[in-house]
Amino acid sequence: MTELIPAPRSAVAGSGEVRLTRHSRLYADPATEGVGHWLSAALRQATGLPLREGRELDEAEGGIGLHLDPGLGPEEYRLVSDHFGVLIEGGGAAGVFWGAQTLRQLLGPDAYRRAPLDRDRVWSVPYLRIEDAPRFRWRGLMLDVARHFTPKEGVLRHLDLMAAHKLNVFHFHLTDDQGWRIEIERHPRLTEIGSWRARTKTGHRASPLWEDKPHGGYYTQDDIREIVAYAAERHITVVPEIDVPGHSQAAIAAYPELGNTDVIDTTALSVWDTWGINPNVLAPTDNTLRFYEGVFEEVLRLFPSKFVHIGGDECPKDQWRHSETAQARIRELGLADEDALQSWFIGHFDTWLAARGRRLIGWDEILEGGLAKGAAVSSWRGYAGGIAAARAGHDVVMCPEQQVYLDHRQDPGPEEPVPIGWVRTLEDVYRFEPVPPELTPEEARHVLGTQANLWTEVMEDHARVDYQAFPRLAAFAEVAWSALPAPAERDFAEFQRRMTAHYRRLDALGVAYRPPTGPLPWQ
Ligand code: TNX
Repeated sequence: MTELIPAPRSAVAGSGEVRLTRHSRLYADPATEGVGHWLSAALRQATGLPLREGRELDEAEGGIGLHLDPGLGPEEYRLVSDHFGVLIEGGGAAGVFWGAQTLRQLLGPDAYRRAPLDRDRVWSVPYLRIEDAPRFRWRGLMLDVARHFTPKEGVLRHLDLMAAHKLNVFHFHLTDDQGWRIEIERHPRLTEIGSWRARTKTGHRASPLWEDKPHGGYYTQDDIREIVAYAAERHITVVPEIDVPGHSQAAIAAYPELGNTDVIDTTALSVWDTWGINPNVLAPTDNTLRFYEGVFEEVLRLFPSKFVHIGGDECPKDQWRHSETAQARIRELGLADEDALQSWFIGHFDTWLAARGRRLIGWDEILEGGLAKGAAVSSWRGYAGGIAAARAGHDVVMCPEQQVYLDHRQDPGPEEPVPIGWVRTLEDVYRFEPVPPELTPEEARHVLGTQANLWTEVMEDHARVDYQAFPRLAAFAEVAWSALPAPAERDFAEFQRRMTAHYRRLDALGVAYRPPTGPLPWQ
């Protein structure tokens, strides 16, 4: 019971246990029916028990009941296991869903399997009472599907792994220099040309995979709708990212007129086949604005998320410095410099999104040259951007690369398979604090939450993504959900003790995590 990850706010043990049998039923009141379907399907596949839908939880049947309790917060839940059975009550369906995740952990690691190991085994939940609620409302994970494409099935699997860790925002990095991954009906070349690169450096330098080979793939709009619906069933919001005005070479390769045509011959560009910061950025023209308004119109139709991510990171300004078109625009708008031009560009979409009831979020570079009115900030280059934004009254998601960039190596050992240099250990992630002490309580209210980022330059498939993500994502989930003490006072040894049970869950889920003893020879 004390082996839950993330740790609940409070848990009190009783004596006795609820047994789930062939006669056990699952009762969900109408507002929690969706959670009921998810839970019965998940437990049926793992246990083989029928878990028929019942009317009311009663002592004789000892089943599972799901209810709303309007006295609780929307994501808050209470789980009571006693002689009546297991009752999960939440302030909203989301709270009940997070309670259902806790129940799955209480049933033991085999509850995560897709087929029952032993149809005769006894499934039981100890008598207890858990009260729980998240610390942050934005508990995010970003997956970069541009550098290496994750096919739809892999994305759905990712959403399941997020749900198991009570993470609720999936930041979907859909476009970059190295690939455009979302079908846009009015601009078909974005995927016809932009979703493929002829060759790429992939994997670990020392591995045989470090070779030139073609790479590509994209999601159709039906794929996207399926992903968004699958996430919604798991109470996860999908925040799409279309990265502008930098990180856009794939789009320029597809539509050369989007680039700075008076500085370079953009018709000679192809989808980028290497990593780093790319000088080929969008031209700040009306044509570019109209083009991307068209892109965002389709994006808004597919993604109901209030927040839409517009990138804004790592946009070198050299081409704008040399472009007569960009300079004319700076003069015409009376702007101070190229940074202000980027702000103007982002500000255009801030207004455009606000007019459609959405909110813009961007990487912390959007602070340079002035932050657009309604913008929220993903603070990635440390805390500074997030602190400045919160002080100016803007919302912030804390995702500093020094702590929660999971593409960075997790051990200093020479056998570690990832060439990105900085070491972020499991303990480093566990001691990450999303709210910097510099903020006053008033300013700290602007910290919506936190997010771990998975950039995939060095991860060519899901096994590599698993390896980088786990076990550190489990520590991150606890930071995002649980009310932990200050970093120095966190009991890492106790967390590791719970991780022993959690590794068994990850095994049952088929997650290729980094073993605590270090990488296996083939990793
Ligand atoms: C910086 S974080 C980037 C990404 C890279 C990442 C590698 C951010 C907004 N930009 O383009 O993939 O570093 O760690």
